[in-house]
Amino acid sequence: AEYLRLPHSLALIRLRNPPVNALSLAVVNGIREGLQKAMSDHTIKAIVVCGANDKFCAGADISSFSRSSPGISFGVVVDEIQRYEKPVVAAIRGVALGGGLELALGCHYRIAHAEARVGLPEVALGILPGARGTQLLPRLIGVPMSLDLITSGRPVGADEALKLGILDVVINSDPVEEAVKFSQEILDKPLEPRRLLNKSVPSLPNMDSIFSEAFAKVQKQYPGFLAPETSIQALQAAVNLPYKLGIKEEEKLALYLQKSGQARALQYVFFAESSVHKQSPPSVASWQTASPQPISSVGVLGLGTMGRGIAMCFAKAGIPVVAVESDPKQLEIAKKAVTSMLEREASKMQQSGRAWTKPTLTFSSSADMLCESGRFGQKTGKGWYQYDKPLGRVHRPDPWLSEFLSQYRETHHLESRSISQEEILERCLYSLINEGFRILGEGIAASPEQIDIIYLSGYGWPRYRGGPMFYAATVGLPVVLEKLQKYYTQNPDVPQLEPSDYLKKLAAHGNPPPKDWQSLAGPPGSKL
Ligand code: TC6
Repeated sequence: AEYLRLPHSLALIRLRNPPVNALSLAVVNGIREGLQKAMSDHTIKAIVVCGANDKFCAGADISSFSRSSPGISFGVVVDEIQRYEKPVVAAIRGVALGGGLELALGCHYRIAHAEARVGLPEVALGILPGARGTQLLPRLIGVPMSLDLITSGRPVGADEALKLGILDVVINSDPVEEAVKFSQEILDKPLEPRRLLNKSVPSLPNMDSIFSEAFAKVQKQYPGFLAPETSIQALQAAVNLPYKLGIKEEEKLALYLQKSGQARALQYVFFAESSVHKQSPPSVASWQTASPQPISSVGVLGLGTMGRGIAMCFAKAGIPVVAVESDPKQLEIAKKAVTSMLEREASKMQQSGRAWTKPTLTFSSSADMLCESGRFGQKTGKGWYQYDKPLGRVHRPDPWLSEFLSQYRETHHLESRSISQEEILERCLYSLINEGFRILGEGIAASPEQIDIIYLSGYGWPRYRGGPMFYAATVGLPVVLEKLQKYYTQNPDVPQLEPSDYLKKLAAHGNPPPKDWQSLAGPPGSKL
């Protein structure tokens, strides 16, 4: 942070840490040094705090979180600013997020450009606004809106922030120039009413029900996430405890979250999401440069409801389709259904005067023991279970299946045994993770982050567990390897359990973090 003396007995502290003026240790120290200089200089009457490069501050430096715990020491700075004997005015342009907004809440006044955005997005990183945010915001804007902003993490635009009372002035011109003018106007005003730490949280008669509704809401909206619920506890502390004790509770809860695996996973996701946008696949192909390849024919496996629809789509587009169906009966049904759908389509097109070329379709069969017996699951009323009716949801064990399985075991010389939940989980997850390592080894994905982001965005993998590849690093690569080896030895007929070479190479280095995997494992074994 730079310190500048301005005319009219003013000082300017400007945060400068490109690209977003994150609060690194150096920036925080710079702010404190600037405040001390301004305090000891009797000619300085007020201080303006702003950020370089059209941004105020995007909060704590997330990349440093794994090295130190955020918030705790910065909270002391926020308090020092509040108790400061000279007015401190925040001039906000761009963003004031997380620690950036907490810094502004410490200041006695906040002036922002109309396009600025402010907020406390910490929950998205698995933490809470631990530099007094949970204690100061409710004192400024009350509990209900603080609950909304802190548990959702959503930033608000300057106009909304002005209405809520987070900002004092919103302008369309340069906020630093405005703050300089403003500082001169408020020099004689008492500072005590501007110190949030000495205010109490506006009380409401139904505070208990507000909190219990908030807990119920976040449990429903963010199931499994620790940070939203823990933030509510911190806000409760703001209501129930004096500031001095409230900040202790905030520190305790912030530390609990920071040490949780969820914070590490969510912070990994933050950087993974930003890095996948910049990555391109390892070979020459890239999303920006690749052009669509012509499709000459399409294969569809299974002619159930979905398979029929998919086959139809391609057929309608004039692309030859080969459809494979294991059950002869189902095959007959599908043939009739597809043919009649195509005829309907043809007559519609003929009526509208459009040309129609009859596509087709080639059908063939394959075997599958359960399906051959017509057991397609819920929709047919039986599969691994027996259902109350076709498409029914109530299932019960099926004696037919027990008989089928005992014959199967006899044929394949298998012994029945009970399988623990741990084994089920590990065999499912580790074979999935193993496939991820194969994908990396073959160069199909450019990085573990790409695989993780696909799982988070497309498959509902819990965000607070970071994705399958991050999860593997959490468990430890040598552990994943050892377990796969064990399960593969026990089940040599399951190829998914055979540890990939890529995993073996990495595990030989211990448990390196995902960002180091590619450099340690070397170039991919094949090109796209
Ligand atoms: C907190 O404050 C806790 C406080 C407790 C007490 C202290 N740290 O997104 P972009 C990087 S928690 C480090 O592409 P945009 C980002 O990785 C923090 N780095 O730009 C990228 O780096 P790259 C609460 C950060 O214009 C570059 O900056 N704050 C941070 O689309 C540009 O980012 C947040 O959660 C950071 N805090 O959006 C805010 N922020 O170029 C998180 C960004 O090397 N940040 N970077 O890849 C954002 O929401 C957005 O980055 C943005 C800018 C709206 C600030």
